[in-house]
Amino acid sequence: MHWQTARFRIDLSRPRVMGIVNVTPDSFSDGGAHAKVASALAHCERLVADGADILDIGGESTRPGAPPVPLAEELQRVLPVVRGAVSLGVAVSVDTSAVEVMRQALDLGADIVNDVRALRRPGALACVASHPRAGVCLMHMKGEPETMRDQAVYGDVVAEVAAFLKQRALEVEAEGIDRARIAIDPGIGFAKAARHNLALLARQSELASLGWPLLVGWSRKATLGLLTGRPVPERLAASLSAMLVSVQQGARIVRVHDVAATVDALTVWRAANGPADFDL
Ligand code: HH2
Repeated sequence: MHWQTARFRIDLSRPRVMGIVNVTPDSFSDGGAHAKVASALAHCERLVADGADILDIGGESTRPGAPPVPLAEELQRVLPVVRGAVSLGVAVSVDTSAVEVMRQALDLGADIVNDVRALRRPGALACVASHPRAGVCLMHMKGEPETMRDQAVYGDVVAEVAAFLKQRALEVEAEGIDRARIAIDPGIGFAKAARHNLALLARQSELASLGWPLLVGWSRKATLGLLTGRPVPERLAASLSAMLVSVQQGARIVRVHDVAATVDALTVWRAANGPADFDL
């Protein structure tokens, strides 16, 4: 299995690591530390050195209750970082729902559009479709970040998320985006209570078998805080544990803050799953 992106055809025969680069002053986990371009690019370089396969650059916080960011502000935050990141030798993803941000980032050489709204804003699907190869991650969410806490109501959450992702991926394919360009994501923490997130982890194989590579982000999320009683800076062990369970159940790309620790955990996982690759 591969993920076709603008410049890279990413081999998914082993799990791949998407490192998070938040260029937001109000991001829930790193509180604006990378708000300046220079420090964001230094962070990108660090993540690449740590083994990231993809850099995911985002300028709009999507934490529950976050207010929307004006377009001009998002462009100003994201584009200079994308411009620098495309020379680092790994795939660059832009975490946005704004069509103009997608368009300009792709023009600068970004490889992937990661949209928590699954290209549902007017013009988003056409924008990605008009690029010959750009990859796209389609994520499940109900409502908008400002209101999504009220939307965490499901019968069978896994069945509903699977149905949404399948339908959306087929719609996106019907607009001319080749299947090889698409990844799907259950959207851990987006319009979901802890029990929903945990059901999506326990039964994740139902999503992994839909036919598109599965991308999953558990890193530092609130459900891990509820489970362990730990604040955001102390959720590394919980994040790695959820990440490994997710990979064990078929996730092909993991979206994480702590790339070095994730790469180590995945190295151990791979050694257990294919010891012949390791000359020990
Ligand atoms: N989670 C966040 C943002 N973007 N994209 C995908 N595909 N999947 C996710 O699970 C996902 C995402 C939220 O996490 P984070 O980037 O750490 O925080 P913030 O929204 O404050 O930037």
